[in-house]
Amino acid sequence: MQTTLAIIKPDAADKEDEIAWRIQREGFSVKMRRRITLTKEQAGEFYQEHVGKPFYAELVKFMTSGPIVVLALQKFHAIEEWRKLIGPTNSHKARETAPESLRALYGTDNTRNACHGSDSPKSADREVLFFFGGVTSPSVPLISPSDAG
Ligand code: RTP
Ligand code: MG
Repeated sequence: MQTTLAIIKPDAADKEDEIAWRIQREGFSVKMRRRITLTKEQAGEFYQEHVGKPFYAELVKFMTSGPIVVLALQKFHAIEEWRKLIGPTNSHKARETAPESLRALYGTDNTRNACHGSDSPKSADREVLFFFGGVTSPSVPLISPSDAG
């Protein structure tokens, strides 16, 4: 069994129920879940690998634009399987090549693309730690009750 870090991004957070059904149907189990709103600092740190890229500022702005749902998903080959289920980064391309993928169904374009998935075991470890951390010292501080959905 493998664990991956999934995010339902701000543009799809209100579709969580539909997406949760799909997650279940595709054989993933949800080990942990948090609904939070990221600060600019947190989003910037989470996407640190993209610092300096032309889309970085837009990405951080998007990821802080509303609540997200963060999930630790478990399945055999979870990392690859989840990336396959969400589809290509660009939602337009997803609609052409993977019409049943989550980005095809819930995303808009190359930035607003509904879901995130860890891209390697190393990323998955880092990202699960980032959001679910040590119980005593989470990287992301516990947030206001308004985010607890
Ligand atoms: P993610 O990390 O969110 O799972 O997406 P990914 O691996 O498929 O794509 P990545 O290259 O890691 O990019 C991270 C996120 O940045 C936004 N993006 N915008 N406008 C653009 O050219 C562009 N390229 C990437 C997307 O939100 C992408 O998911
Ligand atoms: Mg990525």
